[in-house]
Amino acid sequence: MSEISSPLPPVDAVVIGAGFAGLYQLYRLREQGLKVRVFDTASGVGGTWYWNCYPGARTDSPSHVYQYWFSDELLAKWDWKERFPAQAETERYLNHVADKFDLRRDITLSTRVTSAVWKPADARWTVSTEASDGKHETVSTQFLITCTGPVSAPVVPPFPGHESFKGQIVHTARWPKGGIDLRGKRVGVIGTGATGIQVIQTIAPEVAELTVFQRTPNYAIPMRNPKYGDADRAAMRAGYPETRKRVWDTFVGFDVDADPRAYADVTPEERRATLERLWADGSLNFWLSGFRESFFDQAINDELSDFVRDKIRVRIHDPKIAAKLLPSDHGFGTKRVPLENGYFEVYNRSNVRLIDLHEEPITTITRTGVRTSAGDYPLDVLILATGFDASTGTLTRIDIRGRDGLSLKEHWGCDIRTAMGLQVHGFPNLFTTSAPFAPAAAFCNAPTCLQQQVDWISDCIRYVRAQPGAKTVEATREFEAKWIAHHDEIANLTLISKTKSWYTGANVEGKQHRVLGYLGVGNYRAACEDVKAKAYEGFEIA
Ligand code: NA7
Repeated sequence: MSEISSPLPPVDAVVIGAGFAGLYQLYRLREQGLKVRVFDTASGVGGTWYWNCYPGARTDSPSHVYQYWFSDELLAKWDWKERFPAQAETERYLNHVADKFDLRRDITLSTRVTSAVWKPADARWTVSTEASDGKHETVSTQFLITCTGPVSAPVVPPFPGHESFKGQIVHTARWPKGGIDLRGKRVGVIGTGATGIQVIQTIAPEVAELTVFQRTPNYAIPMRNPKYGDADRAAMRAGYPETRKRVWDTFVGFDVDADPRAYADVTPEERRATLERLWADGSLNFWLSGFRESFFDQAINDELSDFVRDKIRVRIHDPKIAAKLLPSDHGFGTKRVPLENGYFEVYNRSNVRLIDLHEEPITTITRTGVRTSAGDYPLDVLILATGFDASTGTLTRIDIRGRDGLSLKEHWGCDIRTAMGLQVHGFPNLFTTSAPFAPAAAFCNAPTCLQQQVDWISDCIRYVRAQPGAKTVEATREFEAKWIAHHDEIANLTLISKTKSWYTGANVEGKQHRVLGYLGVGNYRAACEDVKAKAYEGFEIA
């Protein structure tokens, strides 16, 4: 295999990633007449929805807000099959978008971007790639846009003995496209986040034995997932004009927002009725359209957490197992809340056992399974639902070097910095989506925030190209610092900042512990619009 890179014809923009953001970014820039090349490591489009094809994968956002808004025809013609689409349906949707808008001709699949180096002499990036067949290429581009997704860089814990296991070990985000036959097998799952919960509830009935290795129990809301018929879809479509207006201005990019009433103004009976009504909805509305003080006020959050724990407890027959499944180290909603479908009942099954890793930590992976401090658990397949190096991981895994050779990995290794999650000072003409300090990094219905960021980036590029002689745009150090201070001020008011999770970078060893996602989609969008209206104030165009 050749290490010698052949140069491709130069382009105006390179986009990394062909998922929700990347496809739309290509569409927008091409519409503006730019020559664009998209690279993706995967062999198909879809990003997250390409990779995460593990059993039970589906969105926790309802389909009517988990989609593109740019094409009336697409909205009119695409028929969502259920309220919370499974992975295959969302992947099909994204493939349909790629075909319908003839996007594939500018997408190079099975090709990883390995490095991107800023060349000040010609004010362009040199992007290097490596294809799955070993071919190395380079391409020169004026703009570089990362559409790598907030939760795309899998974390595989460094358990000793990993290599010695003679069964199959698989991370959920690298599930083989052809699937794994788990029927009749002894399966272990490490991790009980949103992903682990989906896997566990799906595979429990088909495997011979399921051993769940749980470090931290999670709250979860029962999902109500009706199939849609024509009448449902017609009603949904009738609401699209209103939904499309609304998603940009809510707290997390859904079409619902928090209850406007102050907690103190509501009687305990009314509070209870509100929570019961939201719980029965079977969606994230229980989390996102309840009382907003639960995100800030410990006492109010405690009451909410008690409500959810009571709902969970009654579903588990054995009180000892129930006690292990009830979260006590963090409040409800201070981490990403998953939806579930029969998850807690799984632990009433005779073929399922729950290992509490606080009681018996994993010491090693052996040839035959997992060893904890209490003994050995023989397995045929070990599933790692162990999460992601969120928001920063996909970018620090690429060797990105800005002005004066500044390495993004080293830069963020000391202190994560961005201007609105859209640019990083020191990296001219680099635009990021789902980077830290934007809602898209964590607190957002991803398609809403990604589309908003892509729109802003596309408008900014159009503006720069229209300025006579202008070649570069770069956030100023001052603006970046001001934005981070503003982000921190909001983040630190919340209970989220006090909880260990991927929201705060606490799940990755050595990562700076801080809230990654800006809180408030509507406010963020207003701030972005303000910058744009003031001719990109805070961004130097040279
Ligand atoms: P999460 O939410 O980060 O969950 C990862 C799970 O894996 C969580 O239960 C972790 O326990 C567990 N974990 C991670 N490392 C270890 C080790 N070393 N030992 C034992 N257990 C471990 O990732 P998901 O994939 O579920 O969800 C990510 C997002 O993707 C999700 O929120 C959606 O937005 C889509 P811990 O809680 O750290 O104790």
